[in-house]
Amino acid sequence: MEQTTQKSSLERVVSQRALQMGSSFPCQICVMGFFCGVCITYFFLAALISFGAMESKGVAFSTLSIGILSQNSTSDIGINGDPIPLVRETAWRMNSPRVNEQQDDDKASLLYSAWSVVLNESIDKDGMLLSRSSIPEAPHLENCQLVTQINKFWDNPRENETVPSWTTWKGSLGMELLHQKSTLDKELQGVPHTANTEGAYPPWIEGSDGDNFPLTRKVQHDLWVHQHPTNCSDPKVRFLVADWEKLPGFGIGAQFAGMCGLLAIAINEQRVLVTNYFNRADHDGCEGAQRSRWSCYFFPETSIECQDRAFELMKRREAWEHGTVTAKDNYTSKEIWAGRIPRVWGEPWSYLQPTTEINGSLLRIHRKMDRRWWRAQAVRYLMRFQSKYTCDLMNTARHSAFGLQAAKMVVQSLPPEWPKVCL
Ligand SMILES: *[C@@H]1O[C@H](CO)[C@@H](O)[C@H](O)[C@H]1NC(C)=O
Ligand SMILES: *[C@@H]1O[C@H](CO)[C@@H](O)[C@H](O)[C@H]1NC(C)=O
Ligand SMILES: *[C@@H]1O[C@H](CO)[C@@H](O)[C@H](O)[C@H]1NC(C)=O
Ligand SMILES: *[C@@H]1O[C@H](CO)[C@@H](O)[C@H](O)[C@H]1NC(C)=O
Ligand SMILES: *[C@@H]1O[C@H](CO)[C@@H](O)[C@H](O)[C@H]1NC(C)=O
Ligand SMILES: CC(=O)N[C@H]1CO[C@H](CO)[C@@H](O)[C@@H]1O
Repeated sequence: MEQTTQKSSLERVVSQRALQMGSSFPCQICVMGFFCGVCITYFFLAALISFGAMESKGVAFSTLSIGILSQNSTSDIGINGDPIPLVRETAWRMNSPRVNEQQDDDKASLLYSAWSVVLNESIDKDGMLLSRSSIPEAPHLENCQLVTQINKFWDNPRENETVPSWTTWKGSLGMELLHQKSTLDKELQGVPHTANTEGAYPPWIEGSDGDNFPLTRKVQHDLWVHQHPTNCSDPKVRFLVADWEKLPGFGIGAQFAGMCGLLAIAINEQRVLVTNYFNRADHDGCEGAQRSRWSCYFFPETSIECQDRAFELMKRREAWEHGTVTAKDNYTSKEIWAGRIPRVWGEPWSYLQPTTEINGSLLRIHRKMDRRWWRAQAVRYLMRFQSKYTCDLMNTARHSAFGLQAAKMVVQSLPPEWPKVCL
């Protein structure tokens, strides 16, 4: 309700503002900039209102804003090699005794439009006047294709190993492995690299032990191993299959808290946790097998083999009777929401740095420290790698929020004749 009124009053202001402005080029830029501001404001509003709303409306709106911009940038950027009005005008402006600031703003919006086109993979890139090489890297955008490829490599164990090829150090090695995988495979054939995996830390954890909650790297490593048994068909492997909470009153935070409790039960009962229906992924953005699944947004909590095996076991009566598979209904809500935190790693929460301040002093010890520590671990594990879909959503969101700002900064470091050099 509130959102709609805000939106329509914004729209009114925008159209009034647009009418007031003439059709001369600088004003078009102003209008664009203004639209952008509106998009940013709207996006943050949407993000504040709810995560769910952000996924559907916020992103749709920011996509729309890029659409508006690229509508005009199609003529700006030019098709068929015709001289493009925007660049011609920019060139003219550069020769005229105008203030540098205006030139930079023009260049920044050209760059912003070019990035918008690059971001939208479905637009035919041949139609772009600026050649790909003349468009500087966008510091706020990720190469989702490559990142997802690397993450896949990191999430799949090599043959006969329990853990993927995580190195004990972070560097460019991940990328090198990806590009020269076949040659490296040959080189590594004789090397007993299994020896390394015990001490190898999961690549999704940034920083050292001191930078993270106590034992984070060890716990994340162990969670991954627990959730990825080498042979899911082994009759000894047991499962806990659970839907995400879906009562309308449950926000995303409650859904996470519930799933963290279920992961704790799974660890304590030595079961592999398999998540099932996720209402927040029940929309067309999540295609095919990812529909209504956690894996629409993040890498799945377990391997595909284990998921398949668990769903197959659920159809068998004896699997239920023997307790090979359990579901959420097998546990009370007290067990799920306030159950025992796994103690397999001791009590690392007792080494937490105090962060809770009451009346000006930091509290060293308080109740529920264990739960806080565990939820951080569980959520970190579940969100270890973004799916390409999430990566794309984040790119779009960052572009509409910071794209123009980033363009202005990048333009400062370009040669003064840009973009003429690239024509
Ligand atoms: C890309 O452009 C097409 C055509 O203009 C549009 O339909 C689509 O929604 C855009 N996608 C994104 C992610 O901006
Ligand atoms: C994996 O183990 C099997 C049986 O132990 C062996 O035949 C195979 O060569 C091993 N593969 C690699 C890549 O070491
Ligand atoms: C996994 O375990 C099952 C049952 O013990 C066995 O039939 C199958 O061959 C095993 N698969 C592999 C790859 O070891
Ligand atoms: C889980 O619940 C099912 C039916 O709801 C029941 O058949 C099964 O025995 C229960 N399993 C355990 C381990 O309690
Ligand atoms: C905070 O400090 C004030 C003054 O020292 C005291 O009156 C108050 O009771 C304290 N509150 C708590 C929650 O400890
Ligand atoms: C959003 C925007 O700036 N749209 C403009 C695109 O260009 C046409 C004419 O070139 C203008 O009429 C629009 O206002």
